[in-house]
Amino acid sequence: MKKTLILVAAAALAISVLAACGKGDDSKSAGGNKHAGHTAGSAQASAHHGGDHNEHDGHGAEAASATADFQVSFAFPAGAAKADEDTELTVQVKDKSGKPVDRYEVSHEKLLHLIVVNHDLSFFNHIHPTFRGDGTFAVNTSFPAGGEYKLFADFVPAGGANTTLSDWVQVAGPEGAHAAITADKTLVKEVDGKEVELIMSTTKPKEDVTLTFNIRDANTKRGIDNLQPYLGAIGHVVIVSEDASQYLHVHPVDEKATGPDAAFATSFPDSGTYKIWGQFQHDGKVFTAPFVVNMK
Ligand SMILES: [Cu+2]
Repeated sequence: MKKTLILVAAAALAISVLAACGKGDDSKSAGGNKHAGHTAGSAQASAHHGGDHNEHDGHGAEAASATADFQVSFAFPAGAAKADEDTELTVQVKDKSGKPVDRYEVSHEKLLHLIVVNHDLSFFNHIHPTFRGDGTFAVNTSFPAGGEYKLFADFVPAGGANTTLSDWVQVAGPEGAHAAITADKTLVKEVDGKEVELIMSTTKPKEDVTLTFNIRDANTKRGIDNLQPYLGAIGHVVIVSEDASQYLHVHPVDEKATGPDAAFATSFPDSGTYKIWGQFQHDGKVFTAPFVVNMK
């Protein structure tokens, strides 16, 4: 019996040359550098998928001008992941010749960021697997229910550009109901005693958009101006399209800001529904504010 679940993500990826999160990039200084983030097409769960295929075809320089070939495999060495159980997840990164990638740039304090969402985006996790050598990272994690989860591995290979590779994995166990994702009527959320309002400069896709999070004390409504750096910046924003095919990791316009406003600049690749998670830190605790928006 095959005990190891291995899903090979083909090297379909897109790298934004405009990514502000690259090493040494300073999004504040470059007036034209407003695409503070990187996008990635979904890798197909097929080893035969061509390495050069780019699902962002048609999105111009933002996605296509710096395509590189890497592949990632996600595995549960102890067997299939089961709902609600701690399980070891490994992430192995290889180059296009199949050689494990062992050298990475530190990006926002980590060698690799792993974002996990479930099929209806109701679940979100942002974790940091530890490098073990041989191109492999490992982390203990758990999934709240059975079903499909999409994993996004976000890293910067040494001397390279921001790279995101993703694939779906299956978790055994009873599945939660699939809730259709619908745009929020109001972009104000209360999380962990904070009231977070999202203000968008536009809801048009393919245009520069600034996402401003205004963070207030939920009781007093007073702006919180002493946010702490989280992974070296005022906050981190991850955006995933409704079908999880599009992924944007957006970094702040001013990393050194401390609130109550945190601004992020990006561009949505297409019209449609997206879920946005803003992550911030206050009083030593990270909180995550989720929003669903419709771009049209
Ligand atoms: Cu991270």
